[in-house]
Amino acid sequence: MIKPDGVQRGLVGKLVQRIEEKGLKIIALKMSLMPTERAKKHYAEHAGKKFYNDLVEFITCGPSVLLVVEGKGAIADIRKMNGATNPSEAVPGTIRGDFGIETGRNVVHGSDSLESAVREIALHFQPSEILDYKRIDEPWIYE
Ligand code: DAT
Ligand code: MG
Repeated sequence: MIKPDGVQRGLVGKLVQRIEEKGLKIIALKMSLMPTERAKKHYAEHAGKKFYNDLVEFITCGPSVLLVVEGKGAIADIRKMNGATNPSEAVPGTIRGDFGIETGRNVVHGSDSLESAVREIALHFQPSEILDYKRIDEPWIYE
């Protein structure tokens, strides 16, 4: 997900480009204003933490861009591309390292496991929004 700060800062194109250039396949993509109830579910693992309310408020404060990305090692690779949760600790070259300073404005979200991905995809997408297709460059990305 490109969070509302990424959208407001005009980074959507650049960030989608990173995913495409990596060779990962975007199989769903949409912009939406996340309803509060869904944001609470999205971040349910953090319920009760001191930053939870701010987090829910932030993620619902403006449009975000939601993507489903497919590819070998996609979950781990997207997390690596996103970088450390705190942008001031994120390595340059990562999205948070290149585009962020504070944890509460860290530009992107990535599912942290297959289990989370399955849960989050079901939370944000209808099955009909997820598309099955081949990228023409796949033989040049996979051996
Ligand atoms: P990540 O987004 O890297 O998976 P997380 O799941 O631990 O990180 O936290 C979810 C989001 O909550 C994170 O992107 C930003 C916010 N957050 C996490 N820890 C925080 C903290 N200590 N203070 C403020 N916001 C925090
Ligand atoms: Mg997380």
